[in-house]
Amino acid sequence: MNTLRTLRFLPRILGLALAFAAATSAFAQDARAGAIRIDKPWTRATPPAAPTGAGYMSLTNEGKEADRLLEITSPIAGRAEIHTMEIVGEVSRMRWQKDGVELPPGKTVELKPGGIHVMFLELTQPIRPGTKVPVTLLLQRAGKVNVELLAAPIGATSAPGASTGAAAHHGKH
Ligand SMILES: [Cu+2]
Repeated sequence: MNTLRTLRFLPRILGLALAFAAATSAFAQDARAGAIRIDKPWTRATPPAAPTGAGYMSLTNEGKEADRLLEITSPIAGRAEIHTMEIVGEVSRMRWQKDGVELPPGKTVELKPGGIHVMFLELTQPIRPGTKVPVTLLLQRAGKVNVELLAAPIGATSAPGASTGAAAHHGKH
């Protein structure tokens, strides 16, 4: 009897699950390479003829050994660099990390506005809001992984569609 009842409600449960999946599909492109989990990959739309763009994501090393994000490439950019940013007085200064960024075991490294970011140089086309920008990450230990960055509107300072609540919820996964 209980089983039958459960079966009867199954379509409804599935429906809810699908609705939930749709609501969170903005980040369905989250990816993994070996022990490295890549969450919330996003970029920002650029004005026409802008020469540069930026990319962000969170990189979690779920393994026991350190890894390193060495390099990023994308068909939309002549080249991409990994930058750190620091505010000195009122001036923000970006520094190219030629050796990449360390991903310590058990830690999450956030690439975000005002901090570490991917800098796309020599853009071959403007980044349009709502599109997905393909990039390839090269990790020292985990190897290569393809990721899609979801493009937020021009000037956005946070991931597209991520209200604080959604971001907090996402963080639990
Ligand atoms: Cu930069």
